[in-house]
Amino acid sequence: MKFVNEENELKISFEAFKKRVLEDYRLAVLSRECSLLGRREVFSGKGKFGIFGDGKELPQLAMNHFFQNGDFRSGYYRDQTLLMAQGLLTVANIFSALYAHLDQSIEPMSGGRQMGGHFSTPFRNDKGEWLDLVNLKNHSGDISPTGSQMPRLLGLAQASKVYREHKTQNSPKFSNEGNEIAWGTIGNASTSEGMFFETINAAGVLQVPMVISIWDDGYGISVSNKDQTTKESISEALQGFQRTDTEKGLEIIRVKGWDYLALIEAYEKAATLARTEHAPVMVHVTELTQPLGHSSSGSHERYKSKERLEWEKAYDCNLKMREWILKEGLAKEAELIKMEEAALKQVRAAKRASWEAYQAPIFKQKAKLLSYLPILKKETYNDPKIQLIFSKLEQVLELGFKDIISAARQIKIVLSKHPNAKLRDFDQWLDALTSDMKNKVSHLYTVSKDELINFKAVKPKYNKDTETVDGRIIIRDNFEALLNKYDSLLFFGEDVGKIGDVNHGLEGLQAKFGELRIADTGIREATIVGQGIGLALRGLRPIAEIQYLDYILYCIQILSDDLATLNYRTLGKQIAPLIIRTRGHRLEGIWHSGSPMGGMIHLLRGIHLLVPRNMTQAAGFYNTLLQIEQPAIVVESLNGYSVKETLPSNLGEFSVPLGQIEIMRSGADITVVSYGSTLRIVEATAQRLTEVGIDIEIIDVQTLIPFDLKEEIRESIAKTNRLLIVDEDVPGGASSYILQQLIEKQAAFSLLDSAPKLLSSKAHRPAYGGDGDYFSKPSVDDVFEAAYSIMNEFDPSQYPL
Ligand SMILES: Cc1ncc(C[n+]2csc(CCOP(=O)(O)OP(=O)(O)O)c2C)c(N)n1
Repeated sequence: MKFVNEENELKISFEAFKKRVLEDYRLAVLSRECSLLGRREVFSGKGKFGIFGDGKELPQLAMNHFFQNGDFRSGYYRDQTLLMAQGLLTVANIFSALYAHLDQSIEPMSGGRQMGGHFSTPFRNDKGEWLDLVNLKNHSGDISPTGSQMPRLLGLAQASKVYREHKTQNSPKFSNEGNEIAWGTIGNASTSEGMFFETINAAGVLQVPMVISIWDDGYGISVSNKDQTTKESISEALQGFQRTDTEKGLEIIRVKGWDYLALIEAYEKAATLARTEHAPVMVHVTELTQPLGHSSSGSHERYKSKERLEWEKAYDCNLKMREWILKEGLAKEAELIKMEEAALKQVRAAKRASWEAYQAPIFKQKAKLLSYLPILKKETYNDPKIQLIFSKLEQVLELGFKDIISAARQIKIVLSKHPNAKLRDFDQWLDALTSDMKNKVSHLYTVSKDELINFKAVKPKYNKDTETVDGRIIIRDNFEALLNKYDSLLFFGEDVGKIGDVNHGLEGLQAKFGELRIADTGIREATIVGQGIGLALRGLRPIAEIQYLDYILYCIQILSDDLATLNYRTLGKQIAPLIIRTRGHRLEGIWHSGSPMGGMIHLLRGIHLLVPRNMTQAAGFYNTLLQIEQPAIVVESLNGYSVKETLPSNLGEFSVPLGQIEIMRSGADITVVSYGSTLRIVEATAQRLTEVGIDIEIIDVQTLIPFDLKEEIRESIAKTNRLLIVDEDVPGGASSYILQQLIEKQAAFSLLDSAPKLLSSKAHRPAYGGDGDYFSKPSVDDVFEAAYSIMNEFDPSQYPL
């Protein structure tokens, strides 16, 4: 038997072996008791939902012996035993998460934002500075959508490969010569997801140190492997990926989940292969059980046969380990019973303490509210509604802050009928508590509005003899400057390497900077994004390319569920400053001219959305983003690469701030707000409008998220009193978002003398060709007529129709 000890020596004494086995058994029992009592807490109404790691304890304990400092995990809600074994999750943490304790120091996994069972460890401190990840066991933040942990896993593993082959100034801070393994875990049923297959294929191509474990308990909630997986076995189905002596691929290992010794051997083999050879490995752990069923939502007796339930009882991995320990004489039964009783006692005590810790601050606030009762009665002349509110509060069974604040808000309404009531202290207390609570569940971004406003942008400089070049040259030469400036910068995507992207914005750069930094990928948008998230989580600065904006739909799920929520769900302890480069808006045809900006705005809050009108602005955004460490999507204008622009001399240096508009033309009559490709159309219309006496002010919003942080569009509307919003999204898309921002946030309604007008594309996809485009997307004629009709409404005699 081999275990890795602290010095990485592979052999240990029998006594040490026995000690470890018994410690593993203790952890298995402790973890199981957490699952059992946790489930009961949900049934007693103290937790809303419970999902636990019961039945998956043993493989995690075996894996733990080979999980070294510097390694990463991208897993899912069954992995509590692994984190407990690593000292990263206490029993109290489990219960605090179940109660949704909003205090991060008590519920460190997500500060009560996620359901229990979703784990993470900090990668950064409170100031946003990196922790010493090479000396920590790192768990990237779990998410609930099944299979979504896979794309990120690819990037976490690829970072080791990058660091082994490409030394950056910061390499030692992030990697020990690329020795780190990315450990993935996934349920058997979730392997049916496309992202799983995409990841497996990409890992085989890239040859990255990934060990992916499949916890196979035969079911995905109620649906068995028969209806989930070809041949009812994912490792059978994937045999073609098995590496051979001559061909690279994946090493596939199959092992029974109740066989402790076999598990140790399997993980030892997997870890050695991955760490030394950077070979991806799949460990298919079969014959696992789910003693409590899938989650607290229902019982598994509904869908498992009697025979299956009996088999699960007999093959429970903890029970099998116990039998094995006794058979091998590693401990006496009395010793095990003592251990089991101690575990139960420990869990019960921690559970009680966690509940008390959760309730104490709530009851403190309730007492505070109660302390106002006498004065409330006095100031409202004993209004019976006050007593009624307090009586109802007394009846609440599982009290939360929300109940106290809700009572106080109702009291405020009663107080509004008594304008002379003096209750400043009550108001201050309620405001402070409300803002404290809101603060606990907010913070979508790590960067503040003030920081963005105060960003010191550098203007592009132009030499006297400056050339005018195709826009794509500015993008390309700026990228070259950035690659020289940032040694951790990497580009990858479809056709990005050899040909330097389909529009040649990276032309010739692979030859200069190598295949690792400018890499072609397969056609696999979800894992291109996942690669980017994982690489960014490990200190690299990826720019992942999605070839056309229309194909962002293939990865919008992972952008939305993973990247956009990362900072929020880990309370800023993990951020991935991934930059997505893509190109969209106007070109030709249904799938090469998309501008689904509204969809993106709504699904991707948490990621900045930048819509440069030309390549100089786009380059400026890349330069900014590399300085501010924020996740962002940059949508370059597809029809802008061959438009001539003046080449700046300070490439890689000039920058465009986020959330700041640019007034491209000042005018007196109508504020025309737009972004991206439609700006060229609006500009082209301005002259025609002047000819009929209409003077438009053109505003480029530049970034949709964040939106006009200084609220400068309001100033323009205050001057013109008229508003036209132009874009090429569907009606009710981004143009409606812009209007909402102006009406709600900038209070522009009272400034308008005419109804605001929104000019967008048609609701159907744009038809191919010039005529198709003309009748699908806004044209100069449409902009002209929209602006003219606004003026007609204002003064029909001067602007007759
Ligand atoms: C994309 C998505 N679809 C459906 C669900 C609902 N769901 C949660 S867990 C689960 C079953 C997962 O089974 P498996 O992968 O075998 O993992 P297990 O829970 O058995 O460990 C389902 C369908 C989800 N969370 N995400």
